[in-house]
Amino acid sequence: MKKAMLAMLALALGTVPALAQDVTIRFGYGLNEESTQGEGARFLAKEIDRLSEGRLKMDTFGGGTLGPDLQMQNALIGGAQEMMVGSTATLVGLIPDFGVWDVPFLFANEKEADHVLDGPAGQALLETLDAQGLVGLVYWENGFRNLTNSVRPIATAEDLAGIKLRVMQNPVFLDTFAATGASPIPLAFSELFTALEMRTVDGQENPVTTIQSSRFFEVQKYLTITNHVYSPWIVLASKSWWDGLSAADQEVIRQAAVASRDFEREYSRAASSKAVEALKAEGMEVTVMTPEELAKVAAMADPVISKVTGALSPEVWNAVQASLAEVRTA
Ligand code: TK8
Repeated sequence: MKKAMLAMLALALGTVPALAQDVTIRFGYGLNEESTQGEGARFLAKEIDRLSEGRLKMDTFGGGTLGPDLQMQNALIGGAQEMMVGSTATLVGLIPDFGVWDVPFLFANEKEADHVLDGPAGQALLETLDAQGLVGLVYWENGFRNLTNSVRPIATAEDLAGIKLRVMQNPVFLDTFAATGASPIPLAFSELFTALEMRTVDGQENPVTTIQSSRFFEVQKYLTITNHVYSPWIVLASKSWWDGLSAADQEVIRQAAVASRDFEREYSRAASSKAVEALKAEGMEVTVMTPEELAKVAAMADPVISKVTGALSPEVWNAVQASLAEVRTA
């Protein structure tokens, strides 16, 4: 009754009062709705609804409909969009230290990734986003990246030579693949399927879950399991929007984000374990790169790795190393 009167008053005055019920969050992501990102996004929306008892409403927009990662990051900074999930790799333009997650072969398995990302090293990096107009909430799993192409099976380090390979808009990826003799081409994810289809590029690298959900098997014949780097995703909020929320609402979103992180990682791992067989069934030819060949790739990338790690803030690199040492001896 009271609300109805308020609404009528607002109408009469030509203003709309900022009732708590009015908070709608636009949450964007780049992969399609069938992806692990889509699953995570729907989970997060439900959790926010549940924990806020309907006060906060989150609408999810998949398939890059709100723009590719870089564009959404800027929309968040400018306050034109509230939340997103995307790669940490495209944050390096804002905060070079985020490049630490792009160092090839940094994590050997998911356990190491979880430990470092959720521990002090990963959390300290999230906090550096504040000064750039973003709030870093949690890391989701994108996953260990593998290689696909339409030219030939890639089994050895030498096989990479001359392959036009789409990479993320990130200097570490660009330099690493250039060092292997491939021809890396940076491109937004939203343009990737068409680029592969039109053969503007020969190949790309992404986790098997993404290769499956994005239907790259329709335009790529060869899959090589390399696990050359673990990519996290990061759930972000617009700082200018966030600062206007009540402490209670911020807490709801934080809690929901943590729950979504655990859900999404579990979902992603289950999906990942089935993806290679599914991709074979779709007609992809799968090659597993041997540890010897991977060591050769790592050796080719070594000068890049040294350059990248040398350019990081020492406290960031040391914190990551300390956290890795912890989990490796645990
Ligand atoms: C989706 C991207 C994607 C990433 C890429 O927006 O660009 O290759 O792996 O997950 O963030």
